[in-house]
Amino acid sequence: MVMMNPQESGSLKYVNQFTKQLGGAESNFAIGLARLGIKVGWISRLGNDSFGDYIEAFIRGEGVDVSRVKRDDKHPTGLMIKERRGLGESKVYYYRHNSAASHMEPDDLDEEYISQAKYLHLTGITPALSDSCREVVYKAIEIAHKYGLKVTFDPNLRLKLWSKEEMRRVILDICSKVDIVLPGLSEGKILLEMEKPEEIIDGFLKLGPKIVVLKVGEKGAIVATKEDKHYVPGYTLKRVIDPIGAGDGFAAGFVAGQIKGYDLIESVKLANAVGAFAVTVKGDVEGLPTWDELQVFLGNKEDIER
Ligand code: KDG
Repeated sequence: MVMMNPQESGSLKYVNQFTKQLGGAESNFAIGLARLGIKVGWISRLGNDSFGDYIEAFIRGEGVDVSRVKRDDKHPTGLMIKERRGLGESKVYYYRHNSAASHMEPDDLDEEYISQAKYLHLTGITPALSDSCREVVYKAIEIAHKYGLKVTFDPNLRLKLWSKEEMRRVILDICSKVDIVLPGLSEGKILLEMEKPEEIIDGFLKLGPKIVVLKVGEKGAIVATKEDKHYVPGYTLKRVIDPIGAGDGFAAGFVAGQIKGYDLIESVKLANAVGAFAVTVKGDVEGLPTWDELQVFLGNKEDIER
């Protein structure tokens, strides 16, 4: 989607200036991986309009393969507008009903293309967009299983897009079909109707995934398998500029670690660090680090500033 980011805080009633940026959990994730030096492709639909041109060029410019993105003549590129509140959380308003992406169909998936990947990453936003998008998600999982890809899934709950009941039913069903689930603590509470992190982790593991990474905000994350649970501390930042997009950065850091052969704990350390970078800049992806920047931050590499 195109994301309109207000220049000032406060009600949109009074805000007059916006910056055009990019939004969308899956494209954020793909850009995050590309910055970390991982080969990645993003599959979606964009309108055959100027916003579609902007998004396609932006994502391609970040080094993500967009060869499987379809341009749709009949439906526009989706749009979202952020509202920054002085007090409380930022809000988002979606103008994506009937968008090009909501018209994705299972036939948009190129099986041969997906079969070449090691990982398939999905979020709980796509199945909320339409019935055909939901079918796309299930078909992608089927293809991934057929070719031995690992499937990572970030529930990314968006109550503005569907009812709580339908959301819980579909998201929990998807969790039962994937290898790695990356929920936030508050998402776990909503999905499983449990309170304690340990219970929530066990609840997810019982559904079937081999690995659960439960994000606990700036406190970090708990990574768990049936055998083990480890808490990996995060980063407390003096100033958080824009928290939206942190979870996508986290997922990108984790998957990059796994692809580079890091163990689970080391992968979560990378994930926490990428998530921290993401919140330091206005916009979902502008703050995401390169591999070298990440290594400097983690103290593994020296940086010469002047
Ligand atoms: O994770 C960040 C996303 O929430 C944001 O970019 C927009 O994908 C988005 C959505 O549907 O909320």
